[in-house]
Amino acid sequence: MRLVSYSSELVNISAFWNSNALDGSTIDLMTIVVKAATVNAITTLPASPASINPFQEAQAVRTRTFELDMGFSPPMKINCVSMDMNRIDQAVHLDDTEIWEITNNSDMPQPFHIHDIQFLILTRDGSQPPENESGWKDTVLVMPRETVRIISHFSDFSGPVNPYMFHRHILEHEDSGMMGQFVVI
Ligand SMILES: [Cu+2]
Repeated sequence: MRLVSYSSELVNISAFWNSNALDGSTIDLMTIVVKAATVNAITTLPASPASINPFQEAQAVRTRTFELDMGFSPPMKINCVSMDMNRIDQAVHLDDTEIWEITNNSDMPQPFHIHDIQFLILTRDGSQPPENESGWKDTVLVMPRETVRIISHFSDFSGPVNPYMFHRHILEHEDSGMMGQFVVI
């Protein structure tokens, strides 16, 4: 059995990204070799998936804004600055619930990733996210010119010494500075 991506859509996603050699091609992803059946240890599935106890917006004590930019000097930045190991960008209070508002000012989709916590997506440009985005996330794709609001609770693993990171989850761009640090204190 083969898992194949037919006519892969790796289209131009920005003015800066002109072509992708794999666009339109058919790519073998995986070969599955089925052998004789084994004893299945799982006999029953739960009747319904685990429920989520969502945070209420009213619980949030603070809203932080994150502006993602691509350009020049420095090329990759969050809130106008590039990553600096010697700078703590945000200090979150332990046990607080916060809303983080992430705006993508660039022409490329930006996967925004936060260490330490998992979060729920509240809105995309003011609208409720689709069903498949109603669960716990550690990364959210913020489309060009879009603002995404997420909510989370910072309940543990606190300390002033070891910061966590938030960053754009594309290696070249986080390497170029689209990252920041926060502590939970
Ligand atoms: Cu990371």
